[in-house]
Order: sequence, then structure tokens, then C-alpha cells
Amino acid sequence: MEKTLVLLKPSTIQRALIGEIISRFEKKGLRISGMKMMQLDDAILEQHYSHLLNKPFFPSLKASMKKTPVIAMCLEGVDAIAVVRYITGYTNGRKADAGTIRGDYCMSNQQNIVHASDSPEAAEAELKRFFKQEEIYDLGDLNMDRLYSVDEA
Ligand code: IDP
Ligand code: MG
Repeated sequence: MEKTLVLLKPSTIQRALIGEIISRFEKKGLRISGMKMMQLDDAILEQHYSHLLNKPFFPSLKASMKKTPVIAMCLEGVDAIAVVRYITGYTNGRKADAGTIRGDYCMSNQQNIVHASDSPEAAEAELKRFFKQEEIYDLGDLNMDRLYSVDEA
């Protein structure tokens, strides 16, 4: 089963949207196999956003990601990485399609509610960055018969 990392960013916590955003993923049929609250620091943010280190907005991105703890989630499902990116929507909430999480819940290019891994390589590295192996649980066949046909699962 494919696994991906989602972070509920401080914008979600500040705006009291934790339940609603988790619910979007849960209702879609993604299974939650890891979840925890954590305070990020400069070191982990400089790794996580290493592709943006030289951008002028990097200091404000780092500050926004440290405003409150985040909630890290491991979501799993068939094609979970692409599905989660799809329902997360375009980076800038003002341009994201209605029906996506960013399109429905934010107006910002930076304070855009969630982070989602963008490739299998990123998902693997990011899950290792945010979770110890024993913090990701084996859900067995929980709900699988309702979520997928026999040939899909
Ligand atoms: P993504 O989150 O959609 O994968 P990335 O390009 O990987 O987008 O950027 C990571 C995060 O950096 C974004 O989610 C957003 O919070 C922030 N960011 C990206 N581009 C900008 C920008 O032009 N201005 C301000 N913040 C930005
Ligand atoms: Mg990204």
C-alpha cells in the first residue's frame, strides 16, 4: 500500500480546521497509519524545504511553519501520493480549484493549510524525516473490502 506524508500546517491549527481537514482525507478513503503533533525547528525546516532555501520568501515560510506545532500524518492507499496531491490542490490557495483543500480553505500562497509529498522519492524521505518506524502502524486489511475492489487492493 502506498504511503505519503501530510503535514497540517500552523494555518490549519490557528484557524481551528484540524478536524475538518483530517475529515476530508478520511472521507476520501485514505487510511491514517501514523499521526502526531510536533513543533518544527529551523533544522528540520531547512531539510524539508531545501529546494526553497534561496527563495526570498524562505525566512517568512520558516517563521510561518514554527508559529504553532504541526500535525504530521502518514496516509495510505492505492496511488496515495498522487491522490493526496490532487485533493490538496495548487500551491496558491487563490488559484487552487474549488473542491480541493487549498481551494476551499485558504487565500494564501504560503499559509496553505497542508503539505503533501509530491513523488514516491519525496514521500519515502519525508516519512523518515517526520516518523520513527514504530510510529507508523500496520492497519492490516482494515476497511479494505469497502474501499477497493478485489483487483484494485
Ligand atoms: P507545494 O507545497 O505545493 O508542494 P512548493 O513549491 O514545494 O509547493 O513550496 C512549499 C511551500 O512553500 C508552499 O506550500 C508554500 O507554503 C511556500 N511557498 C511556495 N511558493 C511560495 C511563494 O511564492 N511565496 C510564499 N510562499 C511560497
Ligand atoms: Mg512541495
